[in-house]
Amino acid sequence: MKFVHIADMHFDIPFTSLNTREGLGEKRRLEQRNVFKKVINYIKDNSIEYFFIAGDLYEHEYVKKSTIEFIINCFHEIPNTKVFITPGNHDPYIKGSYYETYNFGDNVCIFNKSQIEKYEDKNVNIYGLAFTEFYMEESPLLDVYPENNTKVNILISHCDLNGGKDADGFSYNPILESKLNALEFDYIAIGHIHKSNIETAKKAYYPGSPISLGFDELGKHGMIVGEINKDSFDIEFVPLDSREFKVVEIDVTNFASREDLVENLLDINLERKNLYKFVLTGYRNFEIDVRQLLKAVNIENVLKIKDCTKISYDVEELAKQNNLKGIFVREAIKAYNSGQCTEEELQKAIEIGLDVMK
Ligand SMILES: [Mn+2]
Repeated sequence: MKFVHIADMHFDIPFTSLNTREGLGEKRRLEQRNVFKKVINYIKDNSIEYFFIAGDLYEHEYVKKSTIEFIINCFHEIPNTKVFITPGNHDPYIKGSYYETYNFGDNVCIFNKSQIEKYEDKNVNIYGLAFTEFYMEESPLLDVYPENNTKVNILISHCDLNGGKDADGFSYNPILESKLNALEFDYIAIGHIHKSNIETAKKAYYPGSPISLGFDELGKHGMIVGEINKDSFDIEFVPLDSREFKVVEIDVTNFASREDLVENLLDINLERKNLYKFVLTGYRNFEIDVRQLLKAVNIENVLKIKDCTKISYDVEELAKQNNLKGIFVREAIKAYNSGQCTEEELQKAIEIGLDVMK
């Protein structure tokens, strides 16, 4: 049997991190559609029998009806492919959800219970379950045993491999990888983590998000395609996203002025199609205002500049001085010690003050 496996499309996510450049969020949402069309075309061109979507296909909170209709039209284009969807924590199968209210087509099976259900096909049995809330405390994946070993057995689920609770105390179908590996499935199609684990996985595979959603999702993004039979196993990662998010570090220690820095930033060799974040490191000799800097470095695909530099003044040494600078630094430290400002604010205050006294 031949299949395509994707997860974490997150249709209509707001892309707030791209807002620093006007119109880019919308552009990226169109690119989500393009990437999905690429998947559909791959399925057509290669006569793929099964299409697995392991959750977070869309953003329940933000997705537009027109996007749902776009997705359904895509499914209509592949009538000979059986599509299986296991809703995740961003697109749970809940009352009033588009999964419940729209007809996705005869070739689409949407799992709608938080317990494992089985779909029997000629040579393949497909097991799956849905998030029916925005979280899932206990994993139902522990005791699933495929009943028929002459068929190819597939399990699909949105789950958090080796996961625990998030900062707000929620969990998302957490399951130990070793437990999943012990289940007698031929392939376990999972979603939730946006980076593919195809290099290290033994049985439970994350394809990652088909399109990168931001600077915490570096590297290539795409889908897993495969052909599995009872006696053969062949899978491959196919990149889909035409852009990559990239982080470039710049050490500012040797730059004497803001102008120096801007000049150097403008000289960095960038690929037009990629999206960049600059991270400034080292010791700064002048005040850095990242917003101003982003304006000065007016390059369309540089979206963010992050300042991780440290002040180059020797504050302790300055505080000992018997002059205006010394008095100023001692006062600033006093304010910090009495809790009137954060360490970062202290550094900034000293920097600005000393800049004026130069
Ligand atoms: Mn998820």
